Amino acid sequence: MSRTFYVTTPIYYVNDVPHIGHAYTTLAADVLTRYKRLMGHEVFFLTGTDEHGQKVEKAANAAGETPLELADRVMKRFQALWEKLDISYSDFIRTTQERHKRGVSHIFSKIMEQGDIYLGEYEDWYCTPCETFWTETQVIDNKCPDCNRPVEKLKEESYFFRMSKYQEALLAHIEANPDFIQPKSKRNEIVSFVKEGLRDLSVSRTSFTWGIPVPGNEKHVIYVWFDALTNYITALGYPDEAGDFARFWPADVHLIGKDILRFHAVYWPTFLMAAGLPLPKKVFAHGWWTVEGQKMSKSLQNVVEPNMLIDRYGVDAVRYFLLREVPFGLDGDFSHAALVHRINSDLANDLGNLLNRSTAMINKYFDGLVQTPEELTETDSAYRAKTEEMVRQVEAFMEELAFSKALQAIWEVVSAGNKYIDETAPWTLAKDPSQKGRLATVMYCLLESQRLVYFLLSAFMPRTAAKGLAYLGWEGAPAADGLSWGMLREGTRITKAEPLFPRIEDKIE
Ligand code: ME8
Repeated sequence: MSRTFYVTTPIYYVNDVPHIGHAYTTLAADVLTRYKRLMGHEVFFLTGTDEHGQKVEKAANAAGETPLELADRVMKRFQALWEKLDISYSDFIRTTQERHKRGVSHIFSKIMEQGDIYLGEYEDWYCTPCETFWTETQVIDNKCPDCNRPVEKLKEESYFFRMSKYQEALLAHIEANPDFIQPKSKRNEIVSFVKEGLRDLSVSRTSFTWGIPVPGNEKHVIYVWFDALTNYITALGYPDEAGDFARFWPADVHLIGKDILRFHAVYWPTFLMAAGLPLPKKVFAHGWWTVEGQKMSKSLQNVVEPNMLIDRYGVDAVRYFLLREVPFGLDGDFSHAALVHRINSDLANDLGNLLNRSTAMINKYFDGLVQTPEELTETDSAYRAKTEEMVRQVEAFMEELAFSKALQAIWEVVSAGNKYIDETAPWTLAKDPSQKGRLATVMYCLLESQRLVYFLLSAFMPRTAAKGLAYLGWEGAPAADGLSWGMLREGTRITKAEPLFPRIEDKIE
């Protein structure tokens, strides 16, 4: 029986077009998904778009469209980018879909019926760009404490969620589940925030209409974050608690950016508690990308457009760079120079060269046919042991979502391969007919080690892995049962590889 795994990305607002930040979260979810699938899990990978709320309504008005026209147009751009980035999602949810609206109405009614949503009056501040409510004491000079943009005073009838009631239960949950909020520094921030005291949360609005109506009181629309967070269960068929919901809920991990941690680590768990549903196992907040040292913003015109990057450098180079350059959980800086450096040194030089050298030599010395190895020497065994250690390390690092460490572990074996060639000097062995068996063994070790490298790389760089494995004569998709040493068979035909990643020589502006 296969184990299930459920991973989600945020659902992205349709008032903005996709940029490198959105691509980052979605890519991380994809790599985790592909790795878990490789290891034999049945994975449900959810992404989608957040299409309701005042922000989207305003953007649509400004564009002279209806909100749904805007959403239809922009969600296609997200889907097109995910296709181009080789994102293997299982489902794409839109909050304007019937299945979602039905689930949101249901959970709202359920919480209302049991007394944790009540009608009151709201008089405080609202930040539309963040879709967030603030109190008098939280706003600073009429500005949002999160994004520093102007807030507006709201006084309206509103439904409130009794969030205060769940303060202690949430703290106890965080305490009892040290891995619930990651990374650790972020967990501490949330604990302090909750300890300061949770107020009841306004969960409806009357001043605009683009949203899901409050059941039984259509003057109100449901607060966009209440609506959006619920996507993680409506996509599984909730309120139907059989089927996918039973199979995949609670989520194994919600991947998000640090900007929206409070919604996922405070609001969402308390909504679920009130609805009597299990909480997600983990919420992981990654850091933010700046661009060439600056905050990415439309006004600075420095928004990095993933389509352009992929056209210029290739999809796998972009996938590699984003996850290798910055430890997941920390902030990072994007620069073209850093990307070109990674391509030239890690991909062209280390990875590509190793494959070229090895496949060229086996063609030269053995007509491209894998030979059965003799007994391994100490050097061979050390190389083999390092390769086997890589498989275990990657497993441990992926468990922690330490993508860059997993890639580092793989690259240690790539470097070891290049060093192994220098040490064993196959060209010298080839000159001595009595060393034929020894030469065959060296070739075997080189190719078998790389087979395992490409197996693991299939999660990160699916196209490169497929190419690498094709050169290595491996038929079929990589799978967990092929992750041990010694499966490359005698007689397998190895093709001389073309460079996987040509060096980039051009000067980058
Ligand atoms: O917040 N660096 O949607 P959103 C890294 N609809 N990641 C970044 C980034 C950057 N510079 N900029 C954005 C929303 N992101 C809500 C979510 S979920 C129920 C509702 C990524 O379109 C990061 O994952 O503003 C962040 O959390 C997300 O985009 C915000 O996307």
